[in-house]
Amino acid sequence: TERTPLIAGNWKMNLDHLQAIALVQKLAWGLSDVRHDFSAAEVAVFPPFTDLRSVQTLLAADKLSLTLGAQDVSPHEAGAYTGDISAAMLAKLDVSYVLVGHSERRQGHGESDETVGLKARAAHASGMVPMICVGETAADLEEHGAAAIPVAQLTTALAQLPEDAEFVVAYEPVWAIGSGQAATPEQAEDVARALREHLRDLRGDDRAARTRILYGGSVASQNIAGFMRQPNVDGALVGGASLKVDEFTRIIQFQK
Ligand code: G2H
Repeated sequence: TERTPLIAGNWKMNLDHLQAIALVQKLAWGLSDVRHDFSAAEVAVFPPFTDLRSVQTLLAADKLSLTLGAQDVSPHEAGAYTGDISAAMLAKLDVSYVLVGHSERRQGHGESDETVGLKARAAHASGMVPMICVGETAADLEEHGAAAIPVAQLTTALAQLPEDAEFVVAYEPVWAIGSGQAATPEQAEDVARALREHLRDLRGDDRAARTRILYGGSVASQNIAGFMRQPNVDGALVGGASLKVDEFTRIIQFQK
């Protein structure tokens, strides 16, 4: 089974809607200059909620092939949840992917593996694809090795998601996030392989073979090629480097 590589830019809490439009416009021009083939590598951006409407409008008006993602979603359908954003609201803005369980949400907002699963379920129920983030801390790594915690996080989250649901997995070792110290390609491959093997047990061979597993954590143009050469790594979730248009464009051009 061929898995289309996916390069995803997680902007985190950066850029107002005017800066967002400027970045997406420049990115689109840059990718058109290098004649990027979107069927060879899909490109997605994950702006803050307040930028989604502006970016959606630009993508539609200019018929751009970038895919839109959101950084979080409420597990609830609607109602008295002040400050939260529902899956239906995101789907209306042409959002295709929703990050769930980013370590910054797990750590800063106390999200459990089960909550992450309920968020993934809500995204799926509204027709979007959840991107389930998993990863071990430095202490986990020392105590349990690299794969045990990510595998456990994914298992608990998937328990909430219908059998036939499509999802993406993002493996992000917490010690590698925003630290400039990425995992090695071999470390990423080892955990990606363990996650895929586990997916075979949980969801069967076909879903395991079709599910994209991304690496995230200090991805840059200097290290992307090494990750993309790994058989079980199908793309990258890029934070800091996705805010720099030239750098992100070079990352997207990882084959070259
Ligand atoms: C990990 C990653 C994107 P960065 O959080 O989700 O961020 O590339 O800045 O380490």
